[in-house]
Amino acid sequence: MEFRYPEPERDPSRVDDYHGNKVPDPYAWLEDPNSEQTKAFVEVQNKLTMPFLEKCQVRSRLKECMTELFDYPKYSCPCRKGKRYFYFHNSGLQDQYVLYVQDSLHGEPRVFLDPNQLSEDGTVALKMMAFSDDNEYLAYGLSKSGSDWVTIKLLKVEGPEDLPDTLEKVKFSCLSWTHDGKGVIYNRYPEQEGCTDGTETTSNLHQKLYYHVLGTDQSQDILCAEFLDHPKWSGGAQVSDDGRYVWLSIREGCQPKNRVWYCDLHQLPNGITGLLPWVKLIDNFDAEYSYITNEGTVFTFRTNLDAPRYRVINIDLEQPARSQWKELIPQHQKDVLDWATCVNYKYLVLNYLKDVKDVLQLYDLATGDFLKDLPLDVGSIAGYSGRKKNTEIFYQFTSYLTPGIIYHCDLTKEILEPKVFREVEIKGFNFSEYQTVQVFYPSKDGTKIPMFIVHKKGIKRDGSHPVFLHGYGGFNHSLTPHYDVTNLIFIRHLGGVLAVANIRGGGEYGETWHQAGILGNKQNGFDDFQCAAEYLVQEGFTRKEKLTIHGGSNGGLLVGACVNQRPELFGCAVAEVAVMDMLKFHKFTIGHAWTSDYGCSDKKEEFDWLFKYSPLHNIKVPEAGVQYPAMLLLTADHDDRVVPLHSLKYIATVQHMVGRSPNQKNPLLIRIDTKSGHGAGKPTTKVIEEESDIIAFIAETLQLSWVE
Ligand code: X97
Repeated sequence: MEFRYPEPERDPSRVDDYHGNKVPDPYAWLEDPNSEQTKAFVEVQNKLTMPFLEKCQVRSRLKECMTELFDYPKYSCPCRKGKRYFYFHNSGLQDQYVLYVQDSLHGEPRVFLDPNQLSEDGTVALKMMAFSDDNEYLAYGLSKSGSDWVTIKLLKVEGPEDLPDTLEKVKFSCLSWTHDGKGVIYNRYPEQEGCTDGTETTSNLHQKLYYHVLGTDQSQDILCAEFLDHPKWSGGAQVSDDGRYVWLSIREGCQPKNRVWYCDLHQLPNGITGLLPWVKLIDNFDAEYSYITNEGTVFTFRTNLDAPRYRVINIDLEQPARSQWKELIPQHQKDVLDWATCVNYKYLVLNYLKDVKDVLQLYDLATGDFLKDLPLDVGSIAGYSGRKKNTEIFYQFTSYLTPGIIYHCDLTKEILEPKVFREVEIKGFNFSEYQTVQVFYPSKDGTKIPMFIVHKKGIKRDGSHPVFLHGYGGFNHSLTPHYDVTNLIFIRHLGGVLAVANIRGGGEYGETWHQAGILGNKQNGFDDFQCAAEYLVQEGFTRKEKLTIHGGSNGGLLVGACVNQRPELFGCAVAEVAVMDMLKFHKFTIGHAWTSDYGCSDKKEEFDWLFKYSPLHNIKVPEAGVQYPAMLLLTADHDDRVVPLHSLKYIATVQHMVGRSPNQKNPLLIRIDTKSGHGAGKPTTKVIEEESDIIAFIAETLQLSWVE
């Protein structure tokens, strides 16, 4: 099939000068989401893409199968709050998880809060929540249509009874009650011009910290912290476990580093009435410190200070000098301390990442001594509950072939023995026919990169299988094994192989691994991904024409960059909510926060890094005999994390430059959803439609046939 792509206006007058380099930006007009021209562009692109997707042979079968396999009951870990337990449950195909309450662990569950009732189409999602210390009140945040904007509401738990309190302009916020139950601390942004519904591209700057007193109007909220000289700073606060201190963690962007300030509430006889008198305990961005708990003035933090794989330290507020800080649990030789929390007053639960697999352990809070392993199969911890005042923990295990097992461990018992609390069963899927292996393949510079490969047992290594290769590679984020219906369908019904490459830039081996794939080293992650593809071909899993690369967000950037660099290496490429314009990303919404991973085109040296790989700026017609892989981009009108203009400008450019070349037979398409955002809180209905479309596109363009 040959495509005739739309030919939208190119504005030759739009040229930017970066340190003497003139860079044309002919589709800059697509940066205005409200212009008639942009709306028309979106419509014409969808009119090209949707009929193509609808005509894909396997689409309806896929959607049917996906609906069937999605339809299993899903549960979160129960969480004890005073005398009650709360947990999330989705009966199968509900758009949003429902919050249930029980009076005892095996008592009758009642619906407590059902976001499905808050919109016709399931596009209102519960994004955050916090119970007051006595569990009488709940503060919770809702978002609409996938936007990062949140509205905080309050309710009385008994009943439950809605309260009139409503807090707007909230985004990337903390949510913490003072222990007197009088109010919550949260973050909000100043009023801005134009709309605030997630369709705008306005930069998010000057976030502030406020205290809202229960029963008052938001206009009365008390300003607790602001950073007038530092518009990009974001300060999230947390009330300490004992209720005495407010902890302020100040971050600039996404780097794993923060300042730590605190306020002793005992010093405020009248409570919070204005800007808090902050004590600047750590007033630089040298390292990251996350509060675990405190015993009096001795505070326990997880930190990467002099420890790229993290360790646990104690800081006594009465002896705050750095030389007085004490190490409680040293850095592990190889494994990364992913998170740590205190439970039953005396224990620390530590989660380590060991070659991309989770390990869960119990330690003694007072001495730092190792106490016990909480054994896990090969996979990840997908959920955990158990705080300082709880005497029990719950944790949920998942992996590529295990939807979820929730374990319960009573910490008051003499012998600590986790028991299976709940195990999800999937009817009609025989997991024993499939297997997961982990390989360590060499990258371009010889670095060994871990990769999970999931497929049917006993497949031939004859290069015949379609491979779905997924990656992310940024922001210290690790891709650990998890259950995914779409992947399983690709494996079972399209004879496919799933490969997940844990490329550099992620957090798989701590801050060193992260640093090795960001800023001036960003190309390492791209090389790692391309080498994964080559490995899968060499090892006989697939051949280039049957290989799909896939990534979302920063992983969409990865896909975009790899397609430009090695168009012949892939048959298909799917980039969801991708960052494509590396010269301008910092100008829109929260984009400025990513300069910690990417750098910024305002600086000459960093412009040079970015200009070399920016997907939008490195599109070229490949040499004779080579074409771009079939490409599907996905974005949505309420994505205010990575604004749609990245994907819109990219598709306009690739269609103009590559799509008109007679060599280019593979389609270059974009799917733009409405009432959808970056991904969090997406209703099940939309997830199924979108994933069916993605797999249908792959099957159609790689000519895969359905196997029952
Ligand atoms: C973000 O863009 C999240 C934006 C909001 N945000 C910060 N700092 C974070 C945060 O600017 O949530 C933070 C997030 C991840 C790691 C470290 C800090 C923060 C601020 C205050 C308190 C706690 C956290 N993210 C990236 C994203 O969505 C990656 C993950 C979060 N991207 C889209 C990156 C490129 C494409």
